[in-house]
Amino acid sequence: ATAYDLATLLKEIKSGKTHVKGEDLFLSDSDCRKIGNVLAKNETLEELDLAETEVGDRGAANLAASLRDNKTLSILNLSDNNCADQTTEAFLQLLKVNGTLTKIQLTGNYCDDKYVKELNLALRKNKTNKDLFLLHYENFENALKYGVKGPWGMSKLMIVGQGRAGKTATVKTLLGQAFSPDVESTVGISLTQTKTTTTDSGWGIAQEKTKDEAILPYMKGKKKEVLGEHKVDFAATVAAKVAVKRVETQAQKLRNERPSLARFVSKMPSTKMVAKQAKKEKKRKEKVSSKYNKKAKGNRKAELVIDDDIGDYDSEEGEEEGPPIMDHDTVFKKYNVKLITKAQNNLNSLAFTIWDYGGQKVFYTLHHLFLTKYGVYILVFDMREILSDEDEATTYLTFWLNSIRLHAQEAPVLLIGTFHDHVKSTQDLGEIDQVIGNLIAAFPQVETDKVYNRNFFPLDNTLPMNPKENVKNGDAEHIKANIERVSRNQEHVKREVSLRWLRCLDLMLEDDSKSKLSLSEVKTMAEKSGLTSSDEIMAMLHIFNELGVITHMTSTDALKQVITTNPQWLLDALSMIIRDSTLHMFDLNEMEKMGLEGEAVTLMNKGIASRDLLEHLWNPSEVTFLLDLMRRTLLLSEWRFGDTKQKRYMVPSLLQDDHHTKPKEFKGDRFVFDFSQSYLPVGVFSRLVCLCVGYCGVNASSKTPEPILHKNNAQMWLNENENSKVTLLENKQKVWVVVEHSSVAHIALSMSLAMMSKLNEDAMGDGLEYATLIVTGKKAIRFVDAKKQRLEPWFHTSEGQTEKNRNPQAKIGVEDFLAAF
Ligand SMILES: Nc1nc2c(ncn2[C@@H]2O[C@H](COP(=O)(O)OP(=O)(O)OP(=O)(O)O)[C@@H](O)[C@H]2O)c(=O)[nH]1
Ligand SMILES: [Mg+2]
Repeated sequence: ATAYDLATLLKEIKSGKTHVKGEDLFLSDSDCRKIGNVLAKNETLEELDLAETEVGDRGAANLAASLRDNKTLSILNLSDNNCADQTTEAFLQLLKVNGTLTKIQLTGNYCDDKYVKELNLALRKNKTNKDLFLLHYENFENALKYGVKGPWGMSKLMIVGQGRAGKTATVKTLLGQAFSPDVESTVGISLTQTKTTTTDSGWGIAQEKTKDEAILPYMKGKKKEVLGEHKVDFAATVAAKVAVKRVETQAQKLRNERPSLARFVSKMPSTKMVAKQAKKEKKRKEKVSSKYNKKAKGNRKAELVIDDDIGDYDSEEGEEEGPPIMDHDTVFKKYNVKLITKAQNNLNSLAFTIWDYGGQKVFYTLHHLFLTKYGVYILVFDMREILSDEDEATTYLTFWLNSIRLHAQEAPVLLIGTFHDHVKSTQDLGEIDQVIGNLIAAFPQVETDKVYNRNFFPLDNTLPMNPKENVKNGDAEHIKANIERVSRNQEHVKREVSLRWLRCLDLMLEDDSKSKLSLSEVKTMAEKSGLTSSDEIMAMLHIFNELGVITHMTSTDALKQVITTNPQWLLDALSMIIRDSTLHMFDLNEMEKMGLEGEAVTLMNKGIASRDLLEHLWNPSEVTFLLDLMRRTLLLSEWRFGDTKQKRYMVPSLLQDDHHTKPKEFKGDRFVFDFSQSYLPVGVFSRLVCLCVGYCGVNASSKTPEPILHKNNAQMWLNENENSKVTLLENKQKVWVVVEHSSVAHIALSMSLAMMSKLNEDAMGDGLEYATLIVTGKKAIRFVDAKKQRLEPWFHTSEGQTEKNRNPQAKIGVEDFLAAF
């Protein structure tokens, strides 16, 4: 981009461009300061051309100062300006801390040659560092120190949809595994780690046995190969990848340029020719780059490395050999051969963590914990269901699309229609396509099939496959190609990750015996990896959580303290409690032996778990943590009613539906949280019940009636008084709150409002959209208007009355309850 005035120049730099050139500009010192301010924060610009812009000494010194923290700018052209010694001095100072600049052009200025030469030497050192760090394993620590980045190349596939829609079968098909007609229904969420490359035959599971798989962070328990003193780990693999890539690009260029010299790849080619070739190469690559952006970037970087023309005054330095660019063999020797081969095979590899969600409704309340914005969502449906019961099928699909949108608005979604073996006719497929088309109109994040011009991807999971004989499932291959296409375009896959982060990740995953770490343990590991800034550590954890390699919840301070390094462990623990007992039974014989049969039945039927039962289902040493996690994610609350000899807990998502009482049978004053303009996500009502029951429990005495709870309605008492009953109801995208006696209207209102906003914040990422309406007679009026009017009985008219006056028995108020949460 070329800019002809300062404002445009600043805009161009800020816009994320990599190369910016200022032309016909007159840059005063203060202009340079403005440019400096922008550069200091910039993370994209790699080359800035300010030749012939009248930059003076002070301006250049300003620019130099601004580059102290800049990690991207590699070439700065200040040719034909008014710089003198202050400039060279400023840049010499800068180069003590800046490891990124490799070229500063100062031809046509007033600088002393002596200093320019010194400057070039310093620049060369930068280049040397960048070049060599990876080629010497002992310099691995240096790579960490210089904050070098490598390709992340990992993504997350989230497989969601109705129970028995064929999700697990789809995962198996994508992995090239044979179809089996009786797959077990998935409990909770099951994680699989895969590896895939665009070049080889397809996706495979990263298994413990296959030694040559890329080493993936999930592969806990896997024996790590030892290389010298360092373990082969994720960071080292990525480092090797970067090294291989560089060497390969360089070798390729040399081969292109001078076929006869191919054997002498370690010799430097002439700068000019390389530059010319590089330009050509770059042009070609840029054509393909929309698809393989990362690759093109790699080449461009290599071009900088190869260009030995670091300054305009170094012509006589030609004799002094720069750092030799190592050929393939040398790299091989420096690294362990295995590691290099591995890195080579995986240059373009894309690894997925597949999250196969159990389709049973009961698991839905867990979803918000794990539906994160990075990754690709695969929404699986049984095509036969669209044909047999369109309304129901589309309701389910809409539910899922809404959930994904709430939690991962940017993530691409692919719809896969299973049972292609049953639904074959063009007419049926066309009909389904139309239904899906109408459905996804409101969800731009859905990726359609551009090749077959369809809104979804049909899949026959039963097709026999044999990778050895190259018998493939055509549907599946097409789907995989599309998943790869959308993944590779995702920012987080393309993004290069600091080796320090990867190093830290390795350390975090090193101890297989642990499933979780404390924040302070992670901080120590981060320090060992060269990370000191607390902000950066939190950012790293956030991204790793989003990427699904660890779990780190941050909605409350207590949750922040724990990092789950083995998410499957957490998922399994949670689904020990939250499960559909009709489908996924507890082993009641086992329970009987332990004398826990009755308690297991109470959990399944009433959603109430005793501490003893939890200690049996979970590892006793994990009970405290898991209880705390469930409490803070509003999946469970303490049950302080009735017999209080043993600690008990209520899990509202396990409650049974009430088929007997119709919503209108609950009589009294009412108000409503109306979600009908958006939608009411699963888990909102149960969490509201969780919080309200928890609050009533705190104020309960032995005389307080026990709450009567169902999945769709909950009756609870604020205190010992029979009249203090509050009923919560879920019905058709609305949550109703009903009080039989108006004396508790005020407290019921303030309790529900506070709890709703708490759960929105803690569990729903503040994404809920609803209207609060108060019903008077046959009309509903907006909360704000009711408040203005001090509408009885919801608002007090006289100033002096407080919550406590009205409810003398209430020991603590809503605010106190939440503050202690
Ligand atoms: N004929 C045929 N059967 C399929 C196909 N896909 C899945 N099935 C069968 O449908 C049943 C359900 O498949 P699963 O993969 O277990 O379904 P799921 O969505 O993982 O189910 P949950 O884990 O309970 O949510 C199994 O018996 C599969 O063998 C298909 O394309 N054709
Ligand atoms: Mg399944």
